[in-house]
Amino acid sequence: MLKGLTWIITPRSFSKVGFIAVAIMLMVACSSTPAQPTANSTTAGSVQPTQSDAGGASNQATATPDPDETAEPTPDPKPTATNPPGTVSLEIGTATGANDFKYSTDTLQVPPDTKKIKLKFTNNTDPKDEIGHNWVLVKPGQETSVLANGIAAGDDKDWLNVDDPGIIAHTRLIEGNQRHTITFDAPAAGSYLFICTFPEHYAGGMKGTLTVQ
Ligand SMILES: [Cu+2]
Repeated sequence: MLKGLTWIITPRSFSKVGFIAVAIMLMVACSSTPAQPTANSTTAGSVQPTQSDAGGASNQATATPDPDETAEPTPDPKPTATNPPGTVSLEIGTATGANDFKYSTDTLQVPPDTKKIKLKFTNNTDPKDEIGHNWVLVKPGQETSVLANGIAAGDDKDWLNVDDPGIIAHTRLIEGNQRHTITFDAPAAGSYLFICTFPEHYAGGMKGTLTVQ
């Protein structure tokens, strides 16, 4: 590189001024030429990887929800094996009778260090009966307002106002033989009521308690 420059420039440097100019150019070239490759190599070698790292990081950030989404359909084969640490799997169903407004259990429990709860909810009624049920976990003392807001939301909203601040977590309203798995942040230690917000079901006894302790 420098030999090439000297070879090209030397024939032109007959005057002192020209020589000084060439010397300055060489100094500039010597001082800047090593810097430029470094700068180029940093732009080519380090800035771009940084950008791709950033892209990779954002890809990872956007890819992070995907395992959660794909983890929802997968729990059926191996629920506990695919659970990340701190996630506890629960299952609850409904009674089978069309007029039997009960869950398959009225007590659910998770340990206090639970971070996330993955709950599989199954409507065990006969699809021909067209009985919809949901599973709604409510904040302490909020069941009355959540139920009232669900009634106000009406049939079009599946009898639930999903924006109700009294709701901790909820499944969809599902028909017989359907299931819906949800994953949500475990609430603080304590006892929480879960209810079905379909009209009259809670009054008929469709409720239970999730305990974190
Ligand atoms: Cu119900």
